[in-house]
Amino acid sequence: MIYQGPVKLIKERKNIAILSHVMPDGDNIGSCLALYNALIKLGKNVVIIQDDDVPEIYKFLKSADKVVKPGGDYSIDLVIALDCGDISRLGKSAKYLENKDIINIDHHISNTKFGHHNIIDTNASATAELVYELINKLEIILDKDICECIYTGIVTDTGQFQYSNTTSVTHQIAANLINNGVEPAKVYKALYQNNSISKMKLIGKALSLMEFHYDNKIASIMLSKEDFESLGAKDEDTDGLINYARDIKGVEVALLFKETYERKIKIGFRSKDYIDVSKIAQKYGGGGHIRAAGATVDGELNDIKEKIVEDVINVF
Ligand SMILES: [Mn+2]
Repeated sequence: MIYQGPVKLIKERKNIAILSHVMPDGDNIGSCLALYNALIKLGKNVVIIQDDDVPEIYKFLKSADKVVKPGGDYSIDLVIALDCGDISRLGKSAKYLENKDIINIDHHISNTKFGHHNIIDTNASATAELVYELINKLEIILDKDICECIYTGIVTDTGQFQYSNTTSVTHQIAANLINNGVEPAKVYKALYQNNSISKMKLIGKALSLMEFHYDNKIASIMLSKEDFESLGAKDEDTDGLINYARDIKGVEVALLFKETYERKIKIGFRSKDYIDVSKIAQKYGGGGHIRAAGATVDGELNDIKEKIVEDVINVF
């Protein structure tokens, strides 16, 4: 039902922009490229506009080289925002929403429904699941390239099918994707057996700096701008890093504090069983899911860490 309006609109319009959030993850890139490759098959003019570069590990996906930075002038008569809870998460690309018809497709509990059409399903493991449904409703034949993009979105957002967002629907979709040509071993190799040396050195540093709080129920990692500089590490090298803190026996909440090259503090939140970290992230202007959330704030790294750790202790 929620697909009816968007399907009609997509069929009517010719020039479509696809947007997603800053600091792209696998669901962002996988969803954008799946939809791009599908809409191209419908004969649309499509542009994917993203503030940040496509992380290296996702460059094997078809059309990864088509992603452009905000700034250019495009004639656009429809904008589709993917995997993005609110407008500010779009960064500079948000300007392409102005005076446009917007379809907002997402699975974040904190979504503000900023679209004229909103396909929001918090039960979906990944936005890529919703893109899969949309492509089917548009009656576009799924080819191997599109399926690899969707599979990547699902695999990364479910932590390789291990998180509580993984459902029978997730596995059914994954099975269909494999039936349409996806080779799981190929995708896994590209995503998880392809780490940069700087990433491994950053993991080593992060593990050596890990701290524990509140009877070891909270684990935190703090990385300064200098830590990144000394290892030549990039922001994308922290992808998955917070899981090392979460995956420790007895830890319920994991926190990652990163100081960016622009001296902003990015906070990652993860929980294992019962703490709703999306609520804490929202308090700091961020958002996300119950078990995985994030926020970006200004301030001094150590002060912010102490304040957030205190906040987390208060919700136990
Ligand atoms: Mn997602």
